[in-house]
Amino acid sequence: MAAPGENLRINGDRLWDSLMEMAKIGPGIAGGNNRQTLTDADAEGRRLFQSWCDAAGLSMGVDAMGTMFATRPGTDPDALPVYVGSHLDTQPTGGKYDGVLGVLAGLEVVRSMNDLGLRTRHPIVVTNWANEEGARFAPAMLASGVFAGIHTLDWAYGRRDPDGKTYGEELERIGWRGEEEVGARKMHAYFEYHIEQGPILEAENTAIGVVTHGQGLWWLEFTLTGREAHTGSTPMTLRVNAGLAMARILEMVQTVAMESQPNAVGGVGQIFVSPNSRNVLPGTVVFTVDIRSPEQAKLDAMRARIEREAAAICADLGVGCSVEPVGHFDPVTFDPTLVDRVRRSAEKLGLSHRDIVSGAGHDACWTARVAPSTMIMCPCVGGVSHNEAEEISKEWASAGCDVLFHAVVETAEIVE
Ligand code: HGY
Ligand code: MN
Ligand code: MN
Repeated sequence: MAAPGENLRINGDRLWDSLMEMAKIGPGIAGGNNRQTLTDADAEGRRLFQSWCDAAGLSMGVDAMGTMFATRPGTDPDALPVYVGSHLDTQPTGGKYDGVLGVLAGLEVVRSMNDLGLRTRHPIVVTNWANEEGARFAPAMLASGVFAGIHTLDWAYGRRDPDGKTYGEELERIGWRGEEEVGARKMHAYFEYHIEQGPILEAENTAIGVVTHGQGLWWLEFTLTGREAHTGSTPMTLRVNAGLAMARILEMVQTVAMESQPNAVGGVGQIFVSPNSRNVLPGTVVFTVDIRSPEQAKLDAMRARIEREAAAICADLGVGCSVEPVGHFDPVTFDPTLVDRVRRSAEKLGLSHRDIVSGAGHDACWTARVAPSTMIMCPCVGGVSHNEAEEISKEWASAGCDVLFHAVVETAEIVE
Protein backbone atom coordinates (compact mmCIF):
# COMPACT_ATOMS: atom_id res chain seq x y z
CA MET A 1 0.00 0.00 0.00
CA ALA A 2 1.55 3.32 -1.02
CA ALA A 3 2.07 5.83 1.75
CA PRO A 4 -0.05 9.01 1.53
CA GLY A 5 1.18 11.00 -1.44
CA GLU A 6 3.52 8.24 -2.56
CA ASN A 7 2.25 8.21 -6.15
CA LEU A 8 1.88 11.93 -6.67
CA ARG A 9 2.49 12.98 -10.24
CA ILE A 10 1.75 16.26 -11.94
CA ASN A 11 0.14 16.62 -15.37
CA GLY A 12 3.15 17.18 -17.63
CA ASP A 13 1.07 18.06 -20.71
CA ARG A 14 -0.83 20.76 -18.80
CA LEU A 15 2.44 22.22 -17.45
CA TRP A 16 3.98 22.26 -20.92
CA ASP A 17 0.87 23.79 -22.51
CA SER A 18 0.90 26.55 -19.88
CA LEU A 19 4.58 27.26 -20.59
CA MET A 20 3.90 27.52 -24.31
CA GLU A 21 0.84 29.72 -23.72
CA MET A 22 2.81 32.13 -21.52
CA ALA A 23 5.64 32.14 -24.09
CA LYS A 24 3.27 33.77 -26.62
CA ILE A 25 3.24 36.91 -24.45
CA GLY A 26 6.14 39.31 -25.02
CA PRO A 27 7.66 37.21 -27.83
CA GLY A 28 11.28 37.76 -28.75
CA ILE A 29 12.57 37.83 -32.32
CA ALA A 30 14.30 34.43 -32.22
CA GLY A 31 11.90 32.11 -30.44
CA GLY A 32 12.40 33.38 -26.89
CA ASN A 33 10.81 36.18 -24.90
CA ASN A 34 11.17 39.88 -24.22
CA ARG A 35 8.75 40.31 -21.31
CA GLN A 36 10.74 42.79 -19.25
CA THR A 37 9.48 43.81 -15.85
CA LEU A 38 6.66 46.40 -15.64
CA THR A 39 6.24 46.59 -19.43
CA ASP A 40 2.85 46.12 -21.07
CA ALA A 41 3.95 42.57 -21.94
CA ASP A 42 4.67 41.90 -18.25
CA ALA A 43 1.20 43.23 -17.41
CA GLU A 44 -0.34 40.89 -19.99
CA GLY A 45 1.57 37.93 -18.58
CA ARG A 46 0.40 38.86 -15.09
CA ARG A 47 -3.23 38.91 -16.27
CA LEU A 48 -2.88 35.47 -17.84
CA PHE A 49 -1.33 34.08 -14.63
CA GLN A 50 -4.11 35.73 -12.60
CA SER A 51 -6.77 34.08 -14.82
CA TRP A 52 -5.17 30.66 -14.30
CA CYS A 53 -5.01 31.22 -10.54
CA ASP A 54 -8.68 32.26 -10.51
CA ALA A 55 -9.58 29.07 -12.43
CA ALA A 56 -7.64 27.01 -9.86
CA GLY A 57 -9.62 28.60 -7.02
CA LEU A 58 -6.66 30.55 -5.60
CA SER A 59 -7.07 33.92 -3.89
CA MET A 60 -4.64 36.57 -5.14
CA GLY A 61 -2.75 39.08 -3.04
CA VAL A 62 -0.37 41.68 -4.50
CA ASP A 63 2.17 43.63 -2.47
CA ALA A 64 3.48 47.17 -2.92
CA MET A 65 6.34 45.96 -5.14
CA GLY A 66 3.91 44.15 -7.45
CA THR A 67 4.75 40.62 -6.35
CA MET A 68 1.78 38.26 -6.81
CA PHE A 69 0.81 35.70 -4.14
CA ALA A 70 -1.90 33.15 -5.06
CA THR A 71 -3.12 31.18 -2.04
CA ARG A 72 -4.64 27.71 -1.79
CA PRO A 73 -6.07 27.43 1.73
CA GLY A 74 -4.86 24.80 4.22
CA THR A 75 -6.92 23.13 6.91
CA ASP A 76 -5.13 24.96 9.73
CA PRO A 77 -5.79 28.73 9.58
CA ASP A 78 -2.89 29.33 11.94
CA ALA A 79 -0.32 27.40 9.91
CA LEU A 80 2.17 29.53 7.96
CA PRO A 81 2.00 28.87 4.23
CA VAL A 82 4.44 26.96 2.07
CA TYR A 83 5.47 29.31 -0.76
CA VAL A 84 6.45 28.05 -4.18
CA GLY A 85 7.39 30.25 -7.11
CA SER A 86 9.86 32.21 -9.16
CA HIS A 87 9.45 35.04 -11.72
CA LEU A 88 7.58 35.77 -14.96
CA ASP A 89 9.75 38.71 -16.06
CA THR A 90 12.42 37.96 -18.66
CA GLN A 91 15.64 39.36 -20.06
CA PRO A 92 15.34 41.45 -23.25
CA THR A 93 16.55 38.42 -25.21
CA GLY A 94 15.39 35.86 -22.67
CA GLY A 95 14.21 32.29 -22.91
CA LYS A 96 10.77 30.77 -22.36
CA TYR A 97 11.69 28.94 -19.15
CA ASP A 98 13.98 31.07 -16.92
CA GLY A 99 11.71 31.90 -13.98
CA VAL A 100 8.51 31.02 -15.81
CA LEU A 101 9.04 27.30 -15.18
CA GLY A 102 9.10 27.88 -11.42
CA VAL A 103 5.92 29.96 -11.34
CA LEU A 104 3.93 27.66 -13.62
CA ALA A 105 5.27 24.51 -11.93
CA GLY A 106 4.01 25.93 -8.63
CA LEU A 107 0.63 26.45 -10.29
CA GLU A 108 0.76 22.91 -11.68
CA VAL A 109 1.35 21.52 -8.17
CA VAL A 110 -1.81 23.27 -7.00
CA ARG A 111 -3.76 22.20 -10.08
CA SER A 112 -2.70 18.58 -9.42
CA MET A 113 -3.66 18.87 -5.75
CA ASN A 114 -7.09 20.08 -6.89
CA ASP A 115 -7.40 17.13 -9.30
CA LEU A 116 -6.54 14.71 -6.49
CA GLY A 117 -8.61 16.48 -3.85
CA LEU A 118 -5.52 16.72 -1.69
CA ARG A 119 -5.79 18.75 1.52
CA THR A 120 -2.80 20.03 3.46
CA ARG A 121 -2.48 21.54 6.91
CA HIS A 122 -0.39 24.49 5.67
CA PRO A 123 -1.75 26.75 2.92
CA ILE A 124 0.24 26.86 -0.31
CA VAL A 125 1.08 30.16 -2.00
CA VAL A 126 2.16 30.27 -5.65
CA THR A 127 4.39 33.33 -6.10
CA ASN A 128 5.43 35.55 -9.02
CA TRP A 129 8.24 37.80 -7.75
CA ALA A 130 8.43 41.17 -9.51
CA ASN A 131 11.66 42.21 -11.23
CA GLU A 132 13.81 39.18 -10.60
CA GLU A 133 15.98 39.85 -13.64
CA GLY A 134 17.12 43.37 -12.86
CA ALA A 135 17.63 43.90 -16.59
CA ARG A 136 15.47 47.04 -16.74
CA PHE A 137 15.70 48.16 -13.12
CA ALA A 138 18.87 47.13 -11.27
CA PRO A 139 19.51 45.27 -9.08
CA ALA A 140 18.27 41.77 -9.80
CA MET A 141 15.83 40.22 -7.31
CA LEU A 142 14.65 43.71 -6.40
CA ALA A 143 11.18 42.80 -5.07
CA SER A 144 12.34 39.78 -3.08
CA GLY A 145 15.15 41.97 -1.75
CA VAL A 146 12.60 44.46 -0.39
CA PHE A 147 10.57 41.50 0.96
CA ALA A 148 13.67 40.26 2.84
CA GLY A 149 14.42 43.72 4.24
CA ILE A 150 17.57 44.24 2.13
CA HIS A 151 16.25 47.31 0.28
CA THR A 152 13.70 49.92 1.35
CA LEU A 153 10.54 50.35 -0.68
CA ASP A 154 11.40 53.99 -1.41
CA TRP A 155 14.85 53.08 -2.71
CA ALA A 156 13.33 50.39 -4.93
CA TYR A 157 10.65 52.78 -6.25
CA GLY A 158 13.38 55.20 -7.23
CA ARG A 159 15.38 52.76 -9.36
CA ARG A 160 15.51 54.03 -12.94
CA ASP A 161 15.61 52.21 -16.25
CA PRO A 162 17.89 53.38 -19.10
CA ASP A 163 15.11 55.74 -20.27
CA GLY A 164 14.96 57.38 -16.82
CA LYS A 165 11.59 55.90 -15.83
CA THR A 166 11.31 54.87 -12.19
CA TYR A 167 10.12 51.52 -10.87
CA GLY A 168 7.37 53.18 -8.85
CA GLU A 169 6.00 55.12 -11.85
CA GLU A 170 6.00 52.06 -14.11
CA LEU A 171 4.40 49.83 -11.47
CA GLU A 172 1.61 52.40 -11.10
CA ARG A 173 1.29 52.75 -14.88
CA ILE A 174 0.67 49.03 -15.46
CA GLY A 175 -1.77 48.93 -12.53
CA TRP A 176 0.02 46.28 -10.46
CA ARG A 177 1.02 48.21 -7.33
CA GLY A 178 -0.67 46.21 -4.62
CA GLU A 179 -1.73 47.32 -1.17
CA GLU A 180 0.02 44.63 0.86
CA GLU A 181 3.02 45.70 2.94
CA VAL A 182 6.12 44.12 1.39
CA GLY A 183 7.57 41.50 3.72
CA ALA A 184 4.58 41.34 6.05
CA ARG A 185 3.89 37.77 4.91
CA LYS A 186 5.61 35.05 6.95
CA MET A 187 6.67 31.81 5.32
CA HIS A 188 6.80 28.26 6.67
CA ALA A 189 9.09 27.38 3.76
CA TYR A 190 9.93 28.52 0.23
CA PHE A 191 10.65 26.31 -2.81
CA GLU A 192 11.91 27.53 -6.19
CA TYR A 193 12.15 25.27 -9.22
CA HIS A 194 14.42 26.65 -11.96
CA ILE A 195 16.34 25.59 -15.04
CA GLU A 196 20.03 25.14 -14.25
CA GLN A 197 21.21 27.81 -16.70
CA GLY A 198 24.48 25.88 -16.90
CA PRO A 199 25.77 22.71 -18.60
CA ILE A 200 26.32 20.29 -15.70
CA LEU A 201 23.01 18.36 -15.42
CA GLU A 202 22.66 17.77 -19.15
CA ALA A 203 26.33 16.78 -19.53
CA GLU A 204 25.97 14.28 -16.70
CA ASN A 205 22.59 13.06 -17.96
CA THR A 206 21.12 13.89 -14.55
CA ALA A 207 17.45 14.81 -14.21
CA ILE A 208 17.45 16.74 -10.93
CA GLY A 209 19.74 19.35 -9.40
CA VAL A 210 19.50 19.32 -5.59
CA VAL A 211 20.57 22.90 -4.95
CA THR A 212 22.59 23.19 -1.74
CA HIS A 213 24.03 26.69 -2.20
CA GLY A 214 23.84 29.80 -4.36
CA GLN A 215 26.96 31.74 -5.32
CA GLY A 216 27.35 35.35 -4.18
CA LEU A 217 27.44 38.33 -6.54
CA TRP A 218 28.70 41.89 -6.94
CA TRP A 219 27.47 44.25 -9.70
CA LEU A 220 30.01 47.10 -9.85
CA GLU A 221 28.92 50.02 -12.03
CA PHE A 222 31.97 51.89 -13.37
CA THR A 223 31.68 55.44 -14.74
CA LEU A 224 34.79 56.48 -16.68
CA THR A 225 35.29 60.08 -17.75
CA GLY A 226 37.51 60.87 -20.74
CA ARG A 227 37.58 63.87 -23.08
CA GLU A 228 35.37 63.95 -26.17
CA ALA A 229 37.63 64.58 -29.13
CA HIS A 230 37.86 64.08 -32.88
CA THR A 231 38.99 60.52 -33.70
CA GLY A 232 40.79 61.84 -36.77
CA SER A 233 42.53 65.05 -35.86
CA THR A 234 43.44 64.38 -32.20
CA PRO A 235 47.05 63.17 -31.85
CA MET A 236 47.39 59.87 -29.98
CA THR A 237 49.49 61.53 -27.28
CA LEU A 238 46.73 64.07 -26.48
CA ARG A 239 43.88 61.63 -26.05
CA VAL A 240 42.05 61.03 -22.76
CA ASN A 241 40.46 57.82 -23.97
CA ALA A 242 37.73 56.40 -21.69
CA GLY A 243 37.03 53.69 -24.27
CA LEU A 244 40.60 52.42 -24.06
CA ALA A 245 40.41 52.43 -20.26
CA MET A 246 37.21 50.37 -20.43
CA ALA A 247 38.83 47.87 -22.80
CA ARG A 248 41.78 47.40 -20.43
CA ILE A 249 39.44 47.00 -17.45
CA LEU A 250 37.36 44.36 -19.25
CA GLU A 251 40.55 42.44 -20.07
CA MET A 252 41.65 42.78 -16.43
CA VAL A 253 38.28 41.44 -15.14
CA GLN A 254 38.78 38.37 -17.35
CA THR A 255 42.28 37.87 -15.94
CA VAL A 256 41.11 38.24 -12.33
CA ALA A 257 38.32 35.69 -12.86
CA MET A 258 40.65 33.19 -14.55
CA GLU A 259 43.30 33.60 -11.86
CA SER A 260 40.58 33.05 -9.20
CA GLN A 261 39.59 29.62 -10.52
CA PRO A 262 37.90 27.36 -9.58
CA ASN A 263 34.48 28.66 -8.62
CA ALA A 264 34.73 32.22 -9.87
CA VAL A 265 33.25 34.14 -12.81
CA GLY A 266 33.51 37.70 -14.04
CA GLY A 267 32.28 39.61 -17.05
CA VAL A 268 30.47 42.65 -18.39
CA GLY A 269 27.06 42.56 -20.10
CA GLN A 270 25.95 46.17 -20.16
CA ILE A 271 27.94 49.07 -21.63
CA PHE A 272 26.86 52.65 -22.37
CA VAL A 273 29.17 54.92 -24.40
CA SER A 274 28.56 58.64 -24.78
CA PRO A 275 28.18 60.24 -27.23
CA ASN A 276 28.48 56.87 -29.03
CA SER A 277 29.41 58.51 -32.32
CA ARG A 278 31.80 56.80 -34.72
CA ASN A 279 34.18 59.75 -34.96
CA VAL A 280 34.11 61.06 -31.40
CA LEU A 281 36.31 59.64 -28.65
CA PRO A 282 33.94 58.86 -25.76
CA GLY A 283 33.54 61.43 -23.04
CA THR A 284 31.77 59.00 -20.72
CA VAL A 285 31.64 55.22 -20.54
CA VAL A 286 29.37 53.41 -18.04
CA PHE A 287 29.49 49.63 -17.64
CA THR A 288 28.64 47.06 -14.97
CA VAL A 289 31.09 44.36 -13.92
CA ASP A 290 29.32 41.17 -12.77
CA ILE A 291 31.51 38.94 -10.54
CA ARG A 292 30.38 35.84 -8.65
CA SER A 293 31.72 33.04 -6.45
CA PRO A 294 30.28 30.62 -3.87
CA GLU A 295 33.24 31.53 -1.63
CA GLN A 296 32.81 34.78 0.31
CA ALA A 297 36.53 35.51 0.74
CA LYS A 298 37.24 34.90 -2.95
CA LEU A 299 34.32 37.11 -4.02
CA ASP A 300 35.49 39.99 -1.85
CA ALA A 301 39.12 39.58 -2.94
CA MET A 302 38.10 39.73 -6.59
CA ARG A 303 36.15 42.93 -5.96
CA ALA A 304 39.04 44.58 -4.13
CA ARG A 305 41.55 43.64 -6.85
CA ILE A 306 39.31 44.80 -9.71
CA GLU A 307 38.64 48.17 -8.08
CA ARG A 308 42.36 48.66 -7.27
CA GLU A 309 43.58 47.73 -10.76
CA ALA A 310 40.83 49.73 -12.51
CA ALA A 311 41.91 52.83 -10.61
CA ALA A 312 45.50 52.28 -11.73
CA ILE A 313 44.48 51.76 -15.37
CA CYS A 314 42.48 54.99 -15.35
CA ALA A 315 45.20 56.98 -13.60
CA ASP A 316 47.69 55.82 -16.23
CA LEU A 317 45.42 57.15 -19.00
CA GLY A 318 44.30 60.27 -17.17
CA VAL A 319 40.72 59.02 -17.23
CA GLY A 320 38.34 59.74 -14.33
CA CYS A 321 37.01 56.64 -12.59
CA SER A 322 34.16 56.14 -10.12
CA VAL A 323 32.54 52.85 -9.10
CA GLU A 324 29.20 52.18 -7.41
CA PRO A 325 27.99 48.74 -6.24
CA VAL A 326 24.51 48.42 -7.79
CA GLY A 327 23.87 44.82 -6.81
CA HIS A 328 25.13 42.42 -4.17
CA PHE A 329 24.33 39.31 -2.23
CA ASP A 330 26.57 36.99 -0.23
CA PRO A 331 26.85 33.28 -1.03
CA VAL A 332 23.74 31.45 0.22
CA THR A 333 23.38 28.12 2.02
CA PHE A 334 19.90 26.65 1.52
CA ASP A 335 18.00 24.96 4.31
CA PRO A 336 19.48 21.47 4.90
CA THR A 337 16.14 19.95 5.93
CA LEU A 338 14.44 21.15 2.74
CA VAL A 339 17.47 20.20 0.64
CA ASP A 340 17.29 16.68 2.03
CA ARG A 341 13.54 16.58 1.36
CA VAL A 342 14.20 17.44 -2.29
CA ARG A 343 16.90 14.77 -2.50
CA ARG A 344 14.58 12.12 -0.97
CA SER A 345 11.74 13.15 -3.29
CA ALA A 346 14.00 12.59 -6.31
CA GLU A 347 15.01 9.20 -4.91
CA LYS A 348 11.39 8.24 -4.20
CA LEU A 349 10.59 9.06 -7.83
CA GLY A 350 13.56 7.07 -9.08
CA LEU A 351 15.13 10.16 -10.68
CA SER A 352 18.86 10.67 -11.12
CA HIS A 353 20.04 13.62 -9.05
CA ARG A 354 23.16 15.40 -7.85
CA ASP A 355 23.94 18.23 -5.47
CA ILE A 356 24.66 21.48 -7.26
CA VAL A 357 25.50 25.13 -6.51
CA SER A 358 23.37 27.69 -8.33
CA GLY A 359 25.51 29.86 -10.61
CA ALA A 360 22.69 32.33 -11.16
CA GLY A 361 20.98 34.45 -8.55
CA HIS A 362 17.35 33.73 -7.66
CA ASP A 363 14.63 35.11 -5.39
CA ALA A 364 15.33 32.11 -3.15
CA CYS A 365 18.69 33.76 -2.36
CA TRP A 366 16.77 36.51 -0.57
CA THR A 367 13.91 34.46 0.89
CA ALA A 368 16.62 32.31 2.53
CA ARG A 369 17.26 35.34 4.74
CA VAL A 370 13.73 35.20 6.21
CA ALA A 371 12.51 31.60 5.86
CA PRO A 372 13.76 28.06 5.27
CA SER A 373 14.29 27.99 1.49
CA THR A 374 15.67 25.75 -1.19
CA MET A 375 15.69 25.14 -4.94
CA ILE A 376 15.28 22.34 -7.44
CA MET A 377 16.90 22.44 -10.90
CA CYS A 378 16.32 20.70 -14.20
CA PRO A 379 18.79 20.54 -17.11
CA CYS A 380 18.67 22.97 -20.03
CA VAL A 381 20.00 22.30 -23.53
CA GLY A 382 23.70 23.15 -23.81
CA GLY A 383 23.44 25.05 -20.52
CA VAL A 384 22.24 28.02 -22.58
CA SER A 385 20.16 30.70 -20.83
CA HIS A 386 19.67 34.47 -21.02
CA ASN A 387 19.47 33.69 -24.70
CA GLU A 388 16.37 33.22 -26.86
CA ALA A 389 17.66 29.77 -27.78
CA GLU A 390 17.11 28.57 -24.18
CA GLU A 391 15.49 25.13 -24.37
CA ILE A 392 14.39 22.28 -22.11
CA SER A 393 12.45 19.06 -22.74
CA LYS A 394 8.92 18.33 -21.53
CA GLU A 395 10.34 15.30 -19.70
CA TRP A 396 12.88 17.41 -17.83
CA ALA A 397 10.20 19.98 -16.93
CA SER A 398 7.82 17.30 -15.64
CA ALA A 399 10.41 15.36 -13.63
CA GLY A 400 11.46 18.43 -11.67
CA CYS A 401 7.83 19.41 -11.15
CA ASP A 402 7.09 15.95 -9.72
CA VAL A 403 9.95 16.45 -7.25
CA LEU A 404 8.57 19.88 -6.40
CA PHE A 405 5.11 18.35 -5.90
CA HIS A 406 6.43 15.77 -3.42
CA ALA A 407 8.63 18.21 -1.52
CA VAL A 408 5.94 20.89 -1.27
CA VAL A 409 3.17 18.51 -0.22
CA GLU A 410 5.38 16.80 2.35
CA THR A 411 6.29 20.19 3.80
CA ALA A 412 2.65 21.34 3.79
CA GLU A 413 1.59 18.05 5.51
CA ILE A 414 -1.19 16.08 3.80
CA VAL A 415 -4.42 15.86 5.86
CA GLU A 416 -6.26 12.56 5.40
O1 HGY B 1 21.57 37.62 -12.58
C1 HGY B 1 21.08 36.55 -12.25
O2 HGY B 1 21.79 35.64 -11.82
C2 HGY B 1 19.60 36.31 -12.40
O3 HGY B 1 19.38 35.79 -13.67
N1 HGY B 1 18.84 37.52 -12.21
MN1 MN C 1 15.62 33.26 -13.20
MN1 MN D 1 17.48 35.15 -15.42
